Amino acid sequence: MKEYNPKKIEEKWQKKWEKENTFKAVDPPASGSKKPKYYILVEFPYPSGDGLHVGHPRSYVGLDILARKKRKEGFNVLFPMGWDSFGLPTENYAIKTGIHPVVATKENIEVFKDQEKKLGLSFDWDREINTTDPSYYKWTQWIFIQLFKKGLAYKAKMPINWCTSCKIGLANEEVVNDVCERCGSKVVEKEKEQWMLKITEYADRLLKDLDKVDYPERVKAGQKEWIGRSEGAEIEFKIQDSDNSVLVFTTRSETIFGCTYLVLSPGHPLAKDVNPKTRAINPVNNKKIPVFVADYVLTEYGTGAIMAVPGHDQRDLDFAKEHSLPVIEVVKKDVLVDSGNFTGMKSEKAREEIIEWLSKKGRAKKTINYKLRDWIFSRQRYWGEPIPMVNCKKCGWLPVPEKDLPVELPKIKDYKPGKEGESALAKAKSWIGVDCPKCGFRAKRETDVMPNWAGSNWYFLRYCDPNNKKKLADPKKLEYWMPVDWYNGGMEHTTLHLLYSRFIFKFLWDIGVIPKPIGSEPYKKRTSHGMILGEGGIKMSKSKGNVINPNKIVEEYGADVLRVYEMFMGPFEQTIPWDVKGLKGAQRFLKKVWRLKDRVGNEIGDGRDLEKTVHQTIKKVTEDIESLKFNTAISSLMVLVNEMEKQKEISMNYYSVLLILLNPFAPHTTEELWEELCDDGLCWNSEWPKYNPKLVKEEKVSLIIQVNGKVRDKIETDIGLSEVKTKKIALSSDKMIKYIKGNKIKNIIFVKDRLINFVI
Ligand code: ANZ
Ligand code: ZN
Repeated sequence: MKEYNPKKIEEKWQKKWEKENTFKAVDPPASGSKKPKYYILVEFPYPSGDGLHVGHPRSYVGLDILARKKRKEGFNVLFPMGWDSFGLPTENYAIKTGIHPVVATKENIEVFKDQEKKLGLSFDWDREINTTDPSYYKWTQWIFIQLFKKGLAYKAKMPINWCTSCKIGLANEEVVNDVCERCGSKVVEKEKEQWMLKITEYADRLLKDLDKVDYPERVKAGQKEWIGRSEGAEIEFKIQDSDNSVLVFTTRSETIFGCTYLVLSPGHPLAKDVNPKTRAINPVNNKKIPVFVADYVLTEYGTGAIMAVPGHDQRDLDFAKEHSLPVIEVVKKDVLVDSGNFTGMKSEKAREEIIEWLSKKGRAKKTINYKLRDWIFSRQRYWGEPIPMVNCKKCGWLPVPEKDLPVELPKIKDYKPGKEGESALAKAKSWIGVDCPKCGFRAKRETDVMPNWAGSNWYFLRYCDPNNKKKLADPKKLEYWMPVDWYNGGMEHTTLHLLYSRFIFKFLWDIGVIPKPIGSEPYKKRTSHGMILGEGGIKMSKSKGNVINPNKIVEEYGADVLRVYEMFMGPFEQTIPWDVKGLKGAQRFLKKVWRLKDRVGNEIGDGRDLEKTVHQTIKKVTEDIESLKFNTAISSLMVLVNEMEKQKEISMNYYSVLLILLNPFAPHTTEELWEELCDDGLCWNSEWPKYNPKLVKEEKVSLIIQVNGKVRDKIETDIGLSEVKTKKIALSSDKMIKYIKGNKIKNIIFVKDRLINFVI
C-alpha cells in the first residue's frame, strides 16, 4: 500500500483477529502451562443507550497496551470484557418507551461491542459475560444464599434514604448532599423492611489487609476513611436523682475534666425524658452538668450521646456559645491542666490512665467504633437480580433451593414501582406464589431485587470460567488466574466498588469457594485513569452538545490515531480536555512511521547515534508502559522516528524494533507494515526487544552541590565520578569558593551522580 489508509488496514486486521481468536487466554492445560499468567482487568461498562464515550477507551486502550506488551514478554494474558447491565437507566428507558429492558440491553451491548471491536482492543471475547444473563445471575443469587446461610444477610426494618423521584431506597453512598446521586431529587427518610449484608463483620480485615495490596495511597485512604475505625472509650455518666445513666463515646477521654455538659441525639432512648433540670454527674469530679438534646449528635454512631468539651471541640464550642455554657480548657501544649490527679500528665498518657481508672470503678470501657454500616441490599425496582428468598407464614424466610436457581425475572409489562414504592415485581401475582421449600404450603417470593453492585462484586471470578454450569468457577481455574494482577478503573469507583468486592471476595474465600493459596485479596494492584473533558475543560454532556463520539473519530482518523492520541494527551491518571490539534498530531506521527518504510534497506549502515537512540527508546517504552506513562513512552517513540527520518537508509533490524515497540499503541498500522516488510510471523506476538544497558547510559549527569543542606550550585559532570573527584570539581567552582571560604569542612555527604553536601 502506498498511502496510509487506516480504514482498510483496520478492517482487515480486526477481521483476522476475530476469525483466528488471536487474543484467546489459554486455561492451563492438564500438563500445566509453562507460560506465567497475567490477569489484566478493566471495569466492565454499563451498556447505556448512549454508546461508548471517549472516556471508555482511555482505560481500555491503556490496559490493552499493557496486555499486548505482556504477551510479547511471554505471559499468558487474560484480558476480558463484559457488561454490567442491570440498573436504572435501562429500566427508566423501558418505562418511557415500553421497550423491554432485555431487548434494550441486548441492543446496547451490540453497539458497545461493535464500538470496542473497532478500537482494536485485544479482549478475549470468548469470555464475555453479562450480569443480566440468567446463567450469570444464577451465581449472584447463589452468593446471596451463602451469605444468608452464614447469617450475613438478614432482614431489618431500617430508616432508609428514600428518593422521592426514583422511588427507591438508596444506600448512603448514593445520597450526595441530601439529594439522589442519580437524579438530583430530594431524598427523605422512610422506614422499610430491607435485606442487609453484614459487611461490618469484615471491617477490621478490610482495613488490615490494605497492607497486602498495591493501591495508590489516596485509594487506600478512601477505603480507610469509609471504614472509619476509631479507638476510644465508652464512659458512663449517672443521671442525678434517677436510676438512669448515659453512656457516651469519646476518643478524647483525657479531656473529661473539661466536660461541661452532655448531649444526646434526638433518637437516643432517654432524649424524650430530658428537661432543663436534668443533671448528669461527671464521674471524675462529681460535678453536676446539664444534659441537652441536639441533632449535631448522630443517633447511629457510637452510643448516640457525647460528653461535650467546648474547650477542645469546635462543634461543642459553637453550641456552648449559643447556650452560654462554661468553657474550660484542660489541655495546654499537650499536657493536662486543672485535671485533678492527672494535672501535669502528657495527654496521650492521661487518655489511657483515665480510662483505666474509670474502668476499675466500672464506669468505662475501651471501645472501637466504625463509621461503616451494614449494607442495604434491597431495591424496590424491576431491572435487577431477584433476591432468591421465600417467605412462608409458618417457616419464615427461607432461601430458594439451589437446584431451582436462577430465579428468573418474570417478563412483565409494567415496570413502574408501586405507589408505596414496592417493586414492580409485587404486581406479578403468578410469579410471587410458590410452595414453601420446607413445609410445602403456599408461600411468597421476595419482590425486592438486588442493587447494581451485586453483579459487579464478583464478575472478575466468572471471567476465569465463564461457562461453568455447575459452579461459580472451577477452583483449578481460579487458582491459576487469580488474583487479578492489575485492575484499572475510574477514580469514582475506588471506594465503594472496591470495598464491596473485597468483602464478597473475602467471604467466598472464607467459605472455600476461592482456593486458599490465592489469598484473601482479589486485586494485587489497582490504578485509576483520569476523565476526559470536553474541549475547553468542561464536562462532556448531551445538554452542552460537546460529547465526542469515538466512532466518528475512528471513521475520520482511524482507531490507531485515536489510540495514540488518547495515550499521548497527558498523564494517564490526570483529567484532561479533548483537543483536536492533538488528534492531528497523532495522525502526523503515524503517517511519518508509515512513510519511513520506503527507507528501509538491508544495510547495517546506521550511525552510532541511531543505535543509541534505539536502545534508549526500548528502555523508556519498556519502563513507561509498566508505570502507565504512555504519554512519555510515545514521546520517546517520536524522538526515535525523528532520528530515523534523518537517515538515508534504515536497517530492517531497527525498523522492526520500532514496529514492535509501537505495536501495543497502534496495533493495526504496525501489523500491516510488518506484513509488508518483515519476512515471517506477526507483529503482535514478536518478542519484546531488550536493550543493551551499556548503550543507554547517559554520559553526563547534573549534580547538585549543597552547603549545610542548602542547594548552592548545579554542575554537569561525567557519570560515575568518585567522591574524591566530585569534591575536587565542586570546590573549584567560583560560587563554592565564595561559600566555603574561611570555613572548615566538617563532613561531606555524597550520593553518587546526584549530590554532594558540605557540612561546614
Ligand atoms: C469528647 C471530645 C473532646 C471529643 C474533644 C472530640 C474532641 P470519631 O473520630 O469520628 O470517632 N462523637 C461521639 N459520638 C458521636 C455521635 N454519635 N455524633 C457526633 N459526634 C460524636 O469522633 C469521635 C468523637 O466525636 C468523640 O470524642 C465525640 O466527641 C464525638 F476535644 O468526646 B469526643
Ligand atoms: Zn413453610
